[in-house]
Amino acid sequence: MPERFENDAGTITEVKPQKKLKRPRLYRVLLHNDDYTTREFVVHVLQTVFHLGEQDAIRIMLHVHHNGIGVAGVFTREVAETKIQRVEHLAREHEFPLRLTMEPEEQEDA
Ligand code: TYC
Repeated sequence: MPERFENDAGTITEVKPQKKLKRPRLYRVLLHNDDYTTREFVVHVLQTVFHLGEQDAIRIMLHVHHNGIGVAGVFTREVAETKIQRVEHLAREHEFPLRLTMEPEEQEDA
């Protein structure tokens, strides 16, 4: 609802309410295991596209290798989509079937 102000001359000014600044929804980028993509390639992707250090990249790669799935990172929708596209492109170039998906994080209210 607009707020209305009236000055002494009777002029009415309506002020649009500020839109609540909502935090953007965040998405987990999930890395899926397969039998053909090399461990080195997965670590390379995690370091170059997801900017992880070598130790974290190895840890996440091994987690996915052993559990079938793991989180490569959490991003806004556009950033998550772009990273997935970059990895898909790189994987295709190397003829690896590496697969990534994304899912929304549950939104905290307030
Ligand atoms: N399982 C693969 C192998 O043994 C390694 C791998 C890890 C592949 C993680 C994909 O997301 C992945 N070479």
